[in-house]
Parts: sequence; structure tokens; C-alpha cells
Amino acid sequence: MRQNILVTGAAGFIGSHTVDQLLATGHTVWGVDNFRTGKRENLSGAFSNTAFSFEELDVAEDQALSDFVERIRPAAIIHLAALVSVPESIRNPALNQRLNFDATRVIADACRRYQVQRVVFASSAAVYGNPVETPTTENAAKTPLSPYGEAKLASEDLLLAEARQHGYVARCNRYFNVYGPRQDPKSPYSGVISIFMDHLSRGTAPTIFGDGKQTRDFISVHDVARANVIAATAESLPSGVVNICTGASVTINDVWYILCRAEGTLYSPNYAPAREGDIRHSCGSSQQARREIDFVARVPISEGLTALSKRSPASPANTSVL
Ligand code: UD2
Repeated sequence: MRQNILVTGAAGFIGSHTVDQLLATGHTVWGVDNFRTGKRENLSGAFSNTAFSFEELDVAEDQALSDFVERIRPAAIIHLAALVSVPESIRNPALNQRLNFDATRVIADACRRYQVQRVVFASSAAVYGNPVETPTTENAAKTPLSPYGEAKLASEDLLLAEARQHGYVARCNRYFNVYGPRQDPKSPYSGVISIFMDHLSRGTAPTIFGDGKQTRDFISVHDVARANVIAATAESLPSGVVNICTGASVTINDVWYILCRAEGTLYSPNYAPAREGDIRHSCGSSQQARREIDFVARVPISEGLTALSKRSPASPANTSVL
């Protein structure tokens, strides 16, 4: 069924892919973003679609968001606007509080006031902190190690409680390590795959922190966007929380070598001491997402990395061959 859906953080990495998939599946989409980290060019495809409308606003500005929701009356809100950097949340906890928690309160208030039937929230594996069990299930201990993880956990609790009290549905998607086109490599704390792609495009060697044998459950942004669409639009879902992950993990060394192979090149990485507080192994259990929202990741890491490399400007310039 065609629905009217509001996406916050629409110009961001995950937001813009979510908008694209909603449009591709026939929904009418409103996007909002304040362009703090989102980019207008991420929405270039969406802007050419008449089913897409956009408003520049800051979600944490209560009145602006409330007025907008009153005007458009969406059936669902996919709330992706956030301070996305864990290190920045540590440096600036007040900003983290405003963007990663107060903004959730604004969204919850709008859902209640304007009878929005469903809210989908961008949560994170950061709620688990250093996982004591892998694959990590949704019931595992939650000991976030940053203001970012704390705010994500508090936002989940807020939305689930509000949804229960006011009769709507809250779906919290806990993303593991997301990668794919449009991910910004510019900070040293950007996702490692975007940083590696940037090195390949410039022909420089990356730095791997530690021995490179640490593992992550990397999930393609195309799968993540699809999980958001399912959570927002599938019929008769109850409220709940699911991991959005593949259920498998790879080492950082392997990520680099798979990318090199896809590019037909090979640089030896530099190695530097492990980052303080770096998690050794992260892998999510994907069972609850399968059961609750019928979501299974479709893009294996080798395929996702190869597809990313084919899109990159690095490919034609390769000289050294494996
Ligand atoms: C962090 C965040 C996560 C998300 C992610 C970005 C926490 C708990 N989680 O996870 O929420 O924002 O970053 O996708 O902080 N690495 C290198 N070389 C580099 C960059 C990274 O070796 O140039 C290593 C890094 O030390 C780590 C692994 O690669 O062991 C993955 O790093 P990441 O920053 O992509 O992701 P992660 O899991 O630290």
C-alpha cells in the first residue's frame, strides 16, 4: 500500500538510500535535513522524483518539526537524523544530548500529537558496548561505552514507552557496521571501508590499527535501507527492537585484501597500535530480525565490496596488478 512517509536525516548516508528505496517501492516521501553532515547531492536522484518533497529543518527544533508533521500528516516517521560520530559524542556530550536524545523526544511528541501510526528509529550496536557474547542477541547486556551509545539506548526506551502509552508502533533498528556508496571518508573516525576506498582512489596505503585481526559484522547500506522500509511499511508489526546485521563477520585485514583484489591492485597497509577502547570482535545475531520483521541481509561482504569498488574512480587508474 502506498504510504506517506517522513524521513529525518534524509540527506545523510543511510537516509538518502532509505529515501531512494521508499520512492522505488512507490511511496510518497518527505525528507528533512539540516545539512549539518547530510549532503544535498545525496538526494540528486530523489529530487527528480515528483513523489519526493524536501524541507530544510533541524529536527531538534521542536516547533519547526511539529509544524511540519502537522502539515504533512505522515503515516510513519523514519528517524535517522543524528550526531553520527561516536568520538564527537565524547568530545561534545551536550550536542550529543540535543541531537541524539532531545530530537527523539521531539519526534515522540509529534507522533503523539498528530497520530503518526509508526516510528522507525536508527539505533546502533553501540548500545551493547564491548559485547560479552557473539553473535550478540538483542537481549545481551547493554553497557554503552559512549554518550552516543547511551543516547541511542535511552531513545529506544523513550520511543517504545511512548508507543505503548499512546497506541502507535515503534521499531528500533540496531545497525551494526554499515558501509556503501555515499559514506563520507573525511574523518579519521569515519567507517573503515570508506577510509580504505579513499586510499585506493588516491593510491595510498591505509593504516590498520592493531593486528587487523579484529572483526566486524559489516552490512551494506542497501540492506539497511531495505530494513528501514520494511520496518516502516510492513503490515501489522508490533513494536520491537532488532539487530540489523548479517550474522557473519570479517577481519579488517580481509576487508583490505578483498578491496584490493576487486580493484586489481595491492598495497601493503601500514600497521599502528590498536585504538584505545577498540572492540575486538563484533557480530550480531540476525535471528530476531528474521522472526519479527522478516528481514535477512542479502548482500554478502565480498559482493558489497566488489560493487563499491566498481563504482569508485580508483578502478580505471589501477596500475599494479595482484
Ligand atoms: C564505530 C562505532 C559505530 C559506527 C562505526 C562507523 C563504536 C562503539 N561504534 O565502530 O557506531 O559509527 O564506527 O562505521 O564506536 N580501523 C583501521 N583503520 C582505519 C579505520 C579503522 O584499522 O583507518 C579499524 C578500527 O580500529 C576498528 C575497525 O577498523 O578496529 C572498524 O572501525 P570503524 O571505525 O569503521 O568502526 P567501529 O567498529 O570502531
